[in-house]
Amino acid sequence: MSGLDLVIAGGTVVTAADSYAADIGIRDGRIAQIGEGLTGADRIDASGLLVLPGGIDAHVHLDQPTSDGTVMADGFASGTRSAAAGGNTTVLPFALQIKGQSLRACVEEYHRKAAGNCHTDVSFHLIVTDPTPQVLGQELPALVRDGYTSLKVFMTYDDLVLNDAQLLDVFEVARRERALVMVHAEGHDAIKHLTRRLEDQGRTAPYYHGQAHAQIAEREATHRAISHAQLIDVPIVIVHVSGRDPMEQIQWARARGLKVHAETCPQYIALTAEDLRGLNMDFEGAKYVCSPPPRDADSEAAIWQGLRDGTFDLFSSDHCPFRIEGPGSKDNPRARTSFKWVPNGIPGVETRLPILFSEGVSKGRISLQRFVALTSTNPARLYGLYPQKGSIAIGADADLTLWDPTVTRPICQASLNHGCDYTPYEGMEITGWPVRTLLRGRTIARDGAPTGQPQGGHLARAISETFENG
Ligand code: DUC
Ligand code: ZN
Ligand code: ZN
Repeated sequence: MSGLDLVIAGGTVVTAADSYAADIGIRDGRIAQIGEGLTGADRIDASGLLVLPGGIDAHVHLDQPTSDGTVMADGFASGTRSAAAGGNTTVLPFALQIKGQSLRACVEEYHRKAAGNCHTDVSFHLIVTDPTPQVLGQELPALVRDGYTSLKVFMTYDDLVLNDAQLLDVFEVARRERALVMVHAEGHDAIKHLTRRLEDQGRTAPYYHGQAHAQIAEREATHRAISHAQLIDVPIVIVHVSGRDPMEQIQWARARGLKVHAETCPQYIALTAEDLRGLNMDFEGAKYVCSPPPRDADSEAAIWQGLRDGTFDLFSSDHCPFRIEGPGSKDNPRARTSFKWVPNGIPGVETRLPILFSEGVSKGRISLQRFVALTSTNPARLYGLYPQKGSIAIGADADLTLWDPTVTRPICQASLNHGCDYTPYEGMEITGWPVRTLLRGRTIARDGAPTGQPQGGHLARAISETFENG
């Protein structure tokens, strides 16, 4: 008797390094054996399927309050159900500090929101909006020691923005405590200037959001963040990189040996600024309002090159869902007066893996290994979850996604599990879908539908590997 609880038999195992035919034996929620002809108490036939490390979506917004009464369409229950159905086993949502709030109290609040509701494992990044001496001197160091080893800072938004002095202060603490800083790099003043100019011209439709959040403003802020990080000598991640211009700044930094990591997202390969036009400059365009906004075909080509050549370490969803209709939605009286009031964010946690697989692997733009690296292994390594998560190896959690690379069907809102009332990817033909997601050896989704009760928990994370390598 092997003592295995479950064997995933006959599939093709895929990691960031290789692919091979093997059975996977699971005991007590972990991978106990990888080999041929394994037997166990239970068996899943994976013939014809790929067996991937469960997806890790390292950039997800769930149940975040907003300052204007709009309401996020997903809490931890619906957001993680949606994630599981889309082939993910871990998501990293944000704990957003409200100005004036203690960072510790903020984290406790998000634990209350998440407790008992998670269908995948979760682990919070912090968002620091109020870097007071108390936050920088005591709370942040203590939280990093407790396993909250990454944090995000914003270079725009009135209620979130840090000025340059504050950014430098946060970077300094991050260097000392070895916390990984994620930077939302868009220049606040440039966006405000462009917004005012567009409004003065009567250009208030959602389409103009894309012009106000110009790529030049993203490029400038990316370079400024890189320069600050260089001054302090701390690694950073530039998140949700939208196009060629900010990419060039990241490549410039890398060529000088700086530790600048980069993330991009589905909206920058599957949408363009034209989508924000809607039907005829109408409010339909609000469905695509996110920041940074989708760009053009040239940027899309640059992003693909970056996904191939390693400019990007991470491919995350930036799931930030707001409904398009009803109370608290994108469509509210203020948003009808100007794009600047349309909530920034689109749903995507359930469609991230299918879009990258279909557009990337199925169309021959990236290898299977690169797909796994971008969507699971690299996020695990960069955010302190490896080797428990992010690979298929003896001793790792049995977080696995069985994937049918042959199935073709369109994305459609009716079959998604998120709390949003639309998908920006409606009708997009996808070849390659997840058919079963297992979290620590237990099935959490099948054929696009979540199964069973919430079994996920919150993970304390180690210090990022980026601090260890040189
Ligand atoms: N930044 C994000 O990371 N997500 C949604 C909106 C934003 O500005
Ligand atoms: Zn952001
Ligand atoms: Zn985000």
